[in-house]
Amino acid sequence: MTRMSRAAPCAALCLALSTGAALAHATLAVGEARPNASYRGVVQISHGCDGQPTNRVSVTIPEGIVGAKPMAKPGWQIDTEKGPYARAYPYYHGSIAEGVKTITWTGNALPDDQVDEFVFVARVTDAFAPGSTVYFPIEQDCAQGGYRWTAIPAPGQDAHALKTPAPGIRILAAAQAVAPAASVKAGDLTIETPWMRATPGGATVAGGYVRITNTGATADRLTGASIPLAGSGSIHSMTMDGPVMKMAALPRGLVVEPGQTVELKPGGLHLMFEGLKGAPKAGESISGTLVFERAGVVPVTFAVAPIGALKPGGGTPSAAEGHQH
Ligand SMILES: [Cu+2]
Repeated sequence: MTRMSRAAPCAALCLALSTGAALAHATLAVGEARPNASYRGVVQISHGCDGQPTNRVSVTIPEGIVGAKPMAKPGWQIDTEKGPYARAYPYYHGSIAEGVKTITWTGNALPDDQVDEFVFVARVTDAFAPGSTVYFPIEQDCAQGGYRWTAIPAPGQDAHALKTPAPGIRILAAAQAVAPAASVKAGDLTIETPWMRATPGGATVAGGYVRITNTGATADRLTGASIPLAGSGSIHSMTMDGPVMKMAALPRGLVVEPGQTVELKPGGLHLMFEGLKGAPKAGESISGTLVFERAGVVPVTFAVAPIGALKPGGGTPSAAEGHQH
């Protein structure tokens, strides 16, 4: 009896809406995201199926959204399906080539007259043009029947024309760049744009990057680096071991041959600061040193770019980053 009286207005409303602008009943609470930043996906389910409770919600993570992880949800069983991405994406200190592609919540019942949120966290890569929309198809099932919020508008089509549209998020431009620190001359070496990435709270390591050109006639060797925030600094290489990026310390440092420019950058050679006593923050300048066999100890200033930035000042800060370095 009470169920009937609740269901009736919804049925009438849904019918009215299906003739015009469709109102999506599975939506994403946060409709925007930036490239190279984390995204908190909050799937909102605002009603069941013709009065029946919702027993299952499933979201498909689109290509280009990586590192997806569901938030624990008491009372619900959460299953994830993993698989390879179409390509490897830069991911914090390395790269990522596979991960969660669907997240499914089951084993509970969300009454028709209640709303609930199903939450995941993921990272938006730079695979999308600013201004474009990325769609997250959602399935919603009840004991009998359900909805497929999976329709994606064709180019030029109005999403409102779709009866069961997939919720989408709009990709914004990447955050504003931080000005890179000036270059430094030390003997025959030119040291350009020393920078590092901000780290999430609790991180114990941070990557540092710099470009070094040897304009002289003798090779030099970068043997170490320091910042006051870190217990130690060393030089690391990155190599692919199958689909997995691995890094290792270069025990003898990095040789810069005469005439050579060596670039330390995300995904490749880098400075590894370990034993962090604090978190470098985006926009800060951190004084430190580079240590060379011939040029000696060279003071430099590292410009701190946002968490996960791929170049000096690139990317965007975000509070909900996972722990990677
Ligand atoms: Cu490293």
